[in-house]
Amino acid sequence: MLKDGKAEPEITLNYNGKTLQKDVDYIVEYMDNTEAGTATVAVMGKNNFVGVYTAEFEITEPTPKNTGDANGDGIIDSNDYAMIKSFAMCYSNLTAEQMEFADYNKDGIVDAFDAIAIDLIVNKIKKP
Ligand SMILES: [Ca+2]
Ligand SMILES: [Ca+2]
Repeated sequence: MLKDGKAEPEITLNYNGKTLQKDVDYIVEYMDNTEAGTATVAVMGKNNFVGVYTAEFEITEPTPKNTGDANGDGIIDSNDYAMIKSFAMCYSNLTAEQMEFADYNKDGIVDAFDAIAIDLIVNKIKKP
């Protein structure tokens, strides 16, 4: 996952049972870590430690967690359903971001099927 546009997974190094200190015993460099794909991390020894160790890690594209949450308030409820329904019936407009979250089945358009899908979720929550 990208944080602030780049991925920098924490690294902990141990030597003889002691946790080494970043920037004291070693320095860490990240490469190609601003986009989804394979990134590289290089650890270089410092002061008493020598050597370079590199490893690759995968950056995955963050998936929008709030799909279905058209108004972006963190929950999927009847308000989202109303928004999507209203848009599907051409009563109102949605922003590009809202459209992305409103397109529940990810077929590229926001229509009644998305509204129905949200309705099902909302009702499942209401009647467990
Ligand atoms: Ca919502
Ligand atoms: Ca859709």
